[in-house]
Amino acid sequence: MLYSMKMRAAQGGDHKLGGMHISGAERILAENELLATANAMIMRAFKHSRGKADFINLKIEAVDDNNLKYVKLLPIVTHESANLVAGRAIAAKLLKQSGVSDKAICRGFDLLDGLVTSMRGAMLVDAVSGKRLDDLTMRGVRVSNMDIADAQQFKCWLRQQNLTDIHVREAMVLATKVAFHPDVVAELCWSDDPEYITGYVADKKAYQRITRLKELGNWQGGRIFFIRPTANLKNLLEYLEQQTVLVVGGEA
Ligand code: WAQ
Ligand code: MG
Repeated sequence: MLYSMKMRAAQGGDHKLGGMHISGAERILAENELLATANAMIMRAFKHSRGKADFINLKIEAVDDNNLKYVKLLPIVTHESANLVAGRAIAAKLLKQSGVSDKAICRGFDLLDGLVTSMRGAMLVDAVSGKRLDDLTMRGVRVSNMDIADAQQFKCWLRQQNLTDIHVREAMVLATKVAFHPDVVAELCWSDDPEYITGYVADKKAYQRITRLKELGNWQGGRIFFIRPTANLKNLLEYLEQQTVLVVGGEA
């Protein structure tokens, strides 16, 4: 039996009552991992660079074993960029190679730079026209119900490449789940954590990190999923939000 554990933390009360988002996390775990992980998630909400949470919601529920999908981890590439401008040029080039139009790329950067407060989820943007397609405003599309299948092994594998930060682990799992869907062309992301300036472009072939996509100390961050103009939004949302995905790979 596997369990899903989800944490969301805010400052100024519950997100639903206007609290500012601090941190969120989720895992899929065996029973004997639940206590230690709950501990780690609570600490994380208290010690986050965005501030100390005063509201933490922790949810544990059993996962339906018959409804698991296994997806192969994307290969990882890191591009060094000297500054934000150089980093964004790399991101634009990678997005174009993935099949996103110049117009949609430009619109994507504008949408992320235009965020005044953090969204909890991602924006869905038409990869050709650049139009935002979800109508979820500041909530966005929250990708959920995914984890790495073998967390210990994945951690070791990343450590061998000097990637010890938890941002990398979580982002690779999310990006792998997202890119697997046939209607997703590519993803553009950078963190809303003020000290974390590495972002990435992911598509069906790779997870490509770019070391500087924003200025240090900036609280703006977010995610854009560029999708095919013909995408069936209902099916896509159902996959991103509900389908349980275990990511396999990341072996030494
Ligand atoms: N589903 C959809 N969007 C999400 C989710 C989710 N589960 N979690 C976060 N977001 C959106 C939301 O708008 C956040 O404001 C934004 O993404 C940034 O989230 O290889 O840490 O968790 O070095 O701050 C990328 C690079 C790190 C990692 C990204 O994002 C690396 C990161 P954060
Ligand atoms: Mg964050």
